[in-house]
Amino acid sequence: MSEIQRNVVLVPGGLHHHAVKRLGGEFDLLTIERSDPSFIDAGMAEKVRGLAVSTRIDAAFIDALPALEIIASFGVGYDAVDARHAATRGVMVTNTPDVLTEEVADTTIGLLLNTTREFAKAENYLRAGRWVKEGNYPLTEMTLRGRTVGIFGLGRIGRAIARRIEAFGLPVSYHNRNRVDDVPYAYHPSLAELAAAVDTLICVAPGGAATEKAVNADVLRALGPDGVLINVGRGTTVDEPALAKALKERTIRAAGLDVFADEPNVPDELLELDNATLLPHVGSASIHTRQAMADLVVDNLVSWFSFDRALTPVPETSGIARTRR
Ligand code: NAP
Ligand code: 8YV
Repeated sequence: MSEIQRNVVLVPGGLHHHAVKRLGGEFDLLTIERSDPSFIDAGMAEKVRGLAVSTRIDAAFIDALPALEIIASFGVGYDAVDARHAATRGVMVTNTPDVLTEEVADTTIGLLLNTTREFAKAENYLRAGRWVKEGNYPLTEMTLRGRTVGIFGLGRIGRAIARRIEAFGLPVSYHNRNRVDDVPYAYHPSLAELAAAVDTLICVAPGGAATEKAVNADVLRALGPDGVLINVGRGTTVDEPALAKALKERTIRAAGLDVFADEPNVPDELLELDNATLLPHVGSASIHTRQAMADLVVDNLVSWFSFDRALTPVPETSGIARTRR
């Protein structure tokens, strides 16, 4: 294909460097500072056929690009992309499932262990010279031994977490909207019932309206005073003020959070708590896995423009066929 015929792909607001490099070899690549319709000029509106994104894409931005065919989003969670609106416009949306599943499950186990066994605090104790001066680090009040684990969102990552929890010798149960047939774990038809049945709740459900503040004061109360909440799904899924109150008043025991409602801003009321273990959204954040995610973003665009087929369409747009614009 000659230079002049190359499809135009726009990257608003930055993207993984490996994806940008590959996109530059495959497409005419344009960049803008952020996904704001005011950054789209008439030339872009006419030419842009693909978006490669790691940022919020709303209906107004999609509507500002009449020639748009596909939005390739970096990450498996695509709550920041208005996929329903894209579907009404016949625009394909893709995400990056599977390639990050095991990494995020590994991170979840690390966060759970850190939350209960205080490894980060213990290392800080050693580095501060306190082992020498004060003796052994205090025994941890919490342990994984004897815990029962509930998974909110037994999908790709939830199952990978469940397999690891099984290997730790702990019972697993779960809540989804739909029962999963091929797993041996107990199903609970509501999140409150799951929380009441376990003392360790791992949230790996997607963000969006359906899960907004689903982990609320009632769910935390049901989890109980020995309760541990781990959230690697989306911050919006947890009512953060209710969680901070429960942690402060010790109506639950501890929380380990990798995701927050307003990233990168973490509420002061969580930062102040010593029974909250906080990570800066690093679930998939290894060089290996982020590169695989970046490749899948580009591979989706290449497949779409070369073979009229997206590799990993999101459910809302899986039935969309390519219409050349
Ligand atoms: P997935 O395979 O689609 O699994 C999602 C699970 O959540 C499904 O089992 C689904 O079952 C359940 N679910 C969805 N909506 C629900 C609702 N309203 N109520 C109850 N259950 C619901 O997705 P995945 O690949 O495992 O990824 C899950 C999420 O992890 C992503 O969406 C993202 O937010 C998060 N994530 C975070 C990181 C990180 O760095 N911390 C990295 C990757 C992913 P039903 O449809 O039967 O309800
Ligand atoms: C990424 C994630 O950190 O895949 C997801 O849903 O949350 C993470 O893997 C994020 O998407 C990158 O912006």
